[in-house]
Amino acid sequence: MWKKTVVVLLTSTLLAPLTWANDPVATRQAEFKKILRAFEPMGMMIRGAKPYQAQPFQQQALALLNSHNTPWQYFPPGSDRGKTRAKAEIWTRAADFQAEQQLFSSRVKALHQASTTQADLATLRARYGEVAQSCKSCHDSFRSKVLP
Ligand code: ASC
Repeated sequence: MWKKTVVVLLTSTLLAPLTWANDPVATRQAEFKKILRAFEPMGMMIRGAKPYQAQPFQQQALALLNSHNTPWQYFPPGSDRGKTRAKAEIWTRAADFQAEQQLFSSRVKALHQASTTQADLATLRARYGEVAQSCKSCHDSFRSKVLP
């Protein structure tokens, strides 16, 4: 009896990643949410909606650094169908999509770097704005405004 339970538990644990791999749309959306959960609290401080605190800001910048590259592996060709705003341009202009990722990555690193070096708020605001500009630029080219 317990053997059967162990087999079932083990099998479902081992197969879980395969289930994720089979649903790249849901997986990348979850990854983008992680990025947003790091980015938005910094935005509150940048916009003055919350008082600026160096320690939490630095933690959020680190969370962004650790999460910012995870979505891209979940854009296999053909995954622009279903409940997704991913445009076909992601695959037809793959080099441009990759260039957006690289610029985004360098800006995320610069923001994190600034957060660790006691940069003043004006500097953090500038670095944050550059990351936000990358979000917007990529969305403008590669994400449609509405779900199909
Ligand atoms: C955000 C968010 C984006 C970007 C973009 C910047 O906070 O959710 O997609 O910033 O709006 O222009």
